[in-house]
Amino acid sequence: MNGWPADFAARYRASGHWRGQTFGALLTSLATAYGSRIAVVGEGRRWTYAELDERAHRIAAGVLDSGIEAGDRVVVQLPNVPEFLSVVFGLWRAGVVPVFALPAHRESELQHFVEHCEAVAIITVAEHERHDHAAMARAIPGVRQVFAVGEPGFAALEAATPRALPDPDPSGMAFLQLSGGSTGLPKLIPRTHDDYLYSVRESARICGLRGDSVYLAALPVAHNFPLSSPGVLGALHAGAKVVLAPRPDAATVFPLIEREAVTITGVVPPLAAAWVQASGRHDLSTLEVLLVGGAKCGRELAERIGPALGCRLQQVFGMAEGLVCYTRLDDPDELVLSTQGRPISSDDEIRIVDPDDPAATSADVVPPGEVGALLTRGPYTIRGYYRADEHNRIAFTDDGFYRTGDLVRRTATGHLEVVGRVKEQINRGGEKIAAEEVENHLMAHPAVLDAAVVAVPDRFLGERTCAYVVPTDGEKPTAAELRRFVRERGVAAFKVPDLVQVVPEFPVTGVGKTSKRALRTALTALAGER
Ligand code: OOB
Repeated sequence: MNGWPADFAARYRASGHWRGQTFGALLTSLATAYGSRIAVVGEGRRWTYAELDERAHRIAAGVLDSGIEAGDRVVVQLPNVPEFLSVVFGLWRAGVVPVFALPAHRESELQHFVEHCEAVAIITVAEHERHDHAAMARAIPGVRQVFAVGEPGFAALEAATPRALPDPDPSGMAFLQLSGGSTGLPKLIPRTHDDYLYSVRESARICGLRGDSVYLAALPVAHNFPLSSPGVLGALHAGAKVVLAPRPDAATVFPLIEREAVTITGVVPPLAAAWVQASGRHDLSTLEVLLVGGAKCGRELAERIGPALGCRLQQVFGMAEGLVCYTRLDDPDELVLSTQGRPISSDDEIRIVDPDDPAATSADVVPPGEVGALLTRGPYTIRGYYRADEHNRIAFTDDGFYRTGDLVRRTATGHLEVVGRVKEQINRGGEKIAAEEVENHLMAHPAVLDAAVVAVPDRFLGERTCAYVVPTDGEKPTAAELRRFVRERGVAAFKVPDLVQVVPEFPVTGVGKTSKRALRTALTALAGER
């Protein structure tokens, strides 16, 4: 069972997009084909395909032995360590549904994920970047078990005796991915084996992955971009080698590229800019392709990538909800520099509609070449968020198109240029922040009457967050105090407002709503005065 109507599902099967293969079965066939090849390198360890396969079999058995059942949800919060792969493939084999948290998430987010999908366990690391993840996971109410890499409980999972298990339904929910969110807390995105494997397979092909490719995951691997665009899964699909970088900075990554002869990797624009700055000290001559996406890669940066890093730029515009667009490796330079690519599939349906009408349907398309709000539907784009009926009525059209919230223009070649956004989200160098989520945290402060969070243009990150706050009658809270307050509520550090402005009142629109547009204008004026 999944959210696609039967006629669409039948069509996607008939065209060979959905092949009825699970990720567990994929790993089995990879281990048969490439058993002795290196599958993954990370944390000083190198596992072959056969070894990864065996570890995943053990973890599948261990998880079931611990009392977790097929169909249960388990939050996975792992950094870039090889165990990410053995755990996720193990859960897939057991029919257990991983929920992909990012290492940056803290109590507030974890608790929300656990509550929302009634997760029974958390699989994490003992410690990462000086944060005690195991203790944090154990403090989340409702979680029956916590397994932390580096602790005996996890070692027991890895020591279980493998056994034959029934293959889960390929059209059923394989995992829950997180949305960047634009209203309140992050939504959960149900992806199936069928639909996700299709996007992985096509991404590997479009990005030119081969058996002798070496893919480096620089970004946190649980995110959709390094996971599947083409990501570690695309690399494994091609029988290539995956290298996991513990951190994405040039000082960490460049020596790894040199040592492991990395051919392809993917980054967000601010990282690409930092890598361009740092180039010259290492031999990066093996690097063939650098994917840049997650946020808009400006023309100026796009032009510097090839010359500085000696590789081909491939732009990628994707979303955890589904649709992924790539510039193609044989596209003319002009398209690669100026667009964010075209969809993976000829069955990806694109509608560009009236941007001023939030309820615009898939019929309200703007003339060709004009800017509009992007709607999409297709063989790997979800038809609804997990357990979110009310929100789904707004986020999807009646005929099943997802309202991406992005403003785009389409070229005659079918490539999309992302020019802005209509959703209330801040894109902080690829990290997505729902304004409302941060506003709610601020409003929990006793001295805050109202809060409005907006994006401020930033030279390095593209955007940063500014929180405007109207205080109650009592004492005026300071910016530092409010930032500390948000951090102490246990949210990911990237969501703590970069700037806080305490103001007597908010500008309002004609109907009396807080005018975020006016706040943004005021901020830009403020920046101009400095
Ligand atoms: C990727 O996925 P998410 O779910 O973190 O964020 C999706 C949103 C898009 O709706 C868009 O607003 C923005 O991120 N975005 C871009 C972009 N790529 C993503 N905006 C402008 N230019 C781009 N190239 O971010 C994601 C998922 C798979 C592959 C790559 C990125």
